[in-house]
Amino acid sequence: MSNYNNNFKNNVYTILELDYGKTIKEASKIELYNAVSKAARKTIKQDWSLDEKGKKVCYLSAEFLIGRLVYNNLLNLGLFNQFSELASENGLDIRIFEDIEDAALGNGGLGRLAACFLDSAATVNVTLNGYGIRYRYGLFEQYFENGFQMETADDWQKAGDPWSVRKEEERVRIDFKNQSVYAVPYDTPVIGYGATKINTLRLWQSEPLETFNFKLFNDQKYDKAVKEKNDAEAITNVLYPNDDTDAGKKLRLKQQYFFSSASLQDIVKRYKKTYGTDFSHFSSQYAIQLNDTHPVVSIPELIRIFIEEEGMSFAKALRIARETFAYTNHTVMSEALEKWNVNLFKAVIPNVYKYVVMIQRQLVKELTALGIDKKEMIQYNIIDNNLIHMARLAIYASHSTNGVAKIHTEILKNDALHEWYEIYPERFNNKTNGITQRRWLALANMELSGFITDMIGNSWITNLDKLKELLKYQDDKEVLKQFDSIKIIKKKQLADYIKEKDGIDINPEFIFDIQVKRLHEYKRQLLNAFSILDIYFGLKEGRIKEFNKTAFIFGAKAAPGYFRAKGIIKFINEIAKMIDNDDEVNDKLKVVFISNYNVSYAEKIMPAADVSEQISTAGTEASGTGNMKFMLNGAVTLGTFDGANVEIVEQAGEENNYIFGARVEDIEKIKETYNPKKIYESNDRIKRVVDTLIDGTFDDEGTGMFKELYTSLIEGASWHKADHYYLLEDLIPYIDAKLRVNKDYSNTYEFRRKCFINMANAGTFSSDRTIREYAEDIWKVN
Ligand code: DL6
Repeated sequence: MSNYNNNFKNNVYTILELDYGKTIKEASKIELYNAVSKAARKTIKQDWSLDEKGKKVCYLSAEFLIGRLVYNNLLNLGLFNQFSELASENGLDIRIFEDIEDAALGNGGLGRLAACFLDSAATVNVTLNGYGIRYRYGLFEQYFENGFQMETADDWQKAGDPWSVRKEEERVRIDFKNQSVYAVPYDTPVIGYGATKINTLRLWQSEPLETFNFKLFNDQKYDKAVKEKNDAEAITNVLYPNDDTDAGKKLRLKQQYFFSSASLQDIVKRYKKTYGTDFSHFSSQYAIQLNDTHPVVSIPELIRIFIEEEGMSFAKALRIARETFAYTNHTVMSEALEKWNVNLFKAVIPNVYKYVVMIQRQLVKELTALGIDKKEMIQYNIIDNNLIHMARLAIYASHSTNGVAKIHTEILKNDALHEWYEIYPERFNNKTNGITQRRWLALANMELSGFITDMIGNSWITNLDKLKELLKYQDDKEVLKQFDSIKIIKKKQLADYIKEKDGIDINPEFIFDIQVKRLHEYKRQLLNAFSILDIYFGLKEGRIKEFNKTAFIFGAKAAPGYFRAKGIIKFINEIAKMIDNDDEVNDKLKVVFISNYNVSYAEKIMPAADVSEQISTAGTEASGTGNMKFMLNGAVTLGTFDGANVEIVEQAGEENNYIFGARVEDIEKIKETYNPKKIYESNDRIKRVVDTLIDGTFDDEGTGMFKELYTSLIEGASWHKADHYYLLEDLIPYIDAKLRVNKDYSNTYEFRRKCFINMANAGTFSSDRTIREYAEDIWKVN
């Protein structure tokens, strides 16, 4: 750390004066935010760059859900105390920047994982640079109108972007079939805890070769004069919300090629600075991790660059590519395993298609040598039926394919990608996801982190396994009492925040039972809604006699084109309204759907939960990372045997969590004969809650959303069978488990003990551990 560090406060004053001509008292929030960020940036060693010695990992990802940087960077730079002093000396709240900045350059888990990896790699001293897209607008902002989701653009740069530096001179040219643009990099320092290592997040922005066509302007062709600019900017204008609509597919492929090609050109250029055209060291200098299939077009692109620009043979180019690339799979959902229509691909990047064909030919040769016949080969073909299968391309032309939780990797090996596992077993490995404890505990829950540090010291900040030392206090009533009082503080803070953001009152004495994640049928928010309805009817009928007051809190964005997901949001909002208006139950039951769930909201929510809802159909959620954030902040998991839930209970004990429902092997057994209609007709409680979708209990304002949900469960649709996520199968066991949690909550001491044991066993879910495993097994870096 440089000696600028000591002058941090003075630098804030100086920057305010120089940039805005203001004192701190006169400065606006945004001006202060810019000054604090710049003063903090000034403390970073001046020479951070992408040219470090030794092996460098390039993490290619279409999404980096980094959230707010300022507090995280102050913490990692060791400036948080100075900032707190500055705030208190000037009568400011340290939370002053909370509503300013929250870059949502990602959809959910995949993008947030990439952001946690950046923090961890810099902290555990791995040279890892992120490469992605500088979207002008991030994931849409959500609000509700009459319970319906509405969307507006996320203008994340409105307060400036003081953490990034534009590197004009490092721009590269990207050529599509009918368009050429510049990719201009913006570099953001990624500061490891203690600032011993600074990595880079390089995000590319698309810009025209010529900003303004003066000739066309003079000819009074005004629209045409700015057309090139608009067309170029369109490439990085918006982040795609992950849905499976066809709209914009071409633009999405353009985005993928744009950032892949820009990153590879950059990497090759840097390599050549040291080694010239001797590419024999390439794979010992660079490891490239492909975050899902979005950057997989990088493989034929690197081969293209090697052959066309460096004169390499195809065999050598493919060998180096294979040694360099590794692929992470984040889903078994077939709609998310990307396949590109050949004609579309050729219309956008014909020069790259050529190399896909060459890779396909090589695949056929290799498979033939392995004794695989034509018929069997179909399942491996990268180009098949006029489609390019990106996951197949990734597995074939890389040296590693990893899943993101043990159960997920097993499903890849035994089912989803079984044929590949059979021929290349050594390429498959597991890397269970993780989260950074700096953001998700040290910053999000200062009360709990102070309490932990008082007991075991602060080494957990860089070694989360240390939390196990807390286990010796698991029966200490005094410790558990303090732990409980911290939870109450966090619940009050969340209640205040929800009041401020959404105008909804929640009593912090209620149990906080929370489900926050993207809205998707497989995540089964609808199952949660049905269970609440059954509890509601049970309370009214007197079937449920003892019940601890509970607030069921939801947060989720539905992809704008995902009609069914939007129907589920409206349905839950209708339930919330009905319960609020029912004086018989509204003193013990509350449903809240917070709007615009994002990283900043999550930072308030995770510490405040008593119960973490992780209820996806077994075998569908690759890992989940929200489950880990809740656990680390001391909540019990109410969940299925799915994703990382399996490992959570392995660590913290099934007796300290609430696991219910069909397991993967159970679903395998029932799937052929599954008959949800029969379940519905034979169980009055199930029938009653499902019927609320069609019996007029709720109003979807003529949209047909509720009827459509009903049909999807009971009748099915042309493209899927009825209730394909097994809600009705799991509903009763789920409600039973929920009521067990509710009953157990009566014994505060026992309940908090479970929460405490969860927290103390969360060490393995640090992304520091995950990064070390990638570094050792896949990237081969120390
Ligand atoms: O690995 C990060 C995250 C997992 O925790 C989630 O379980 C998984 O659903 C998510 N996958 C995706 C894949 N989407 N696409 N494409 O977001 O990854």
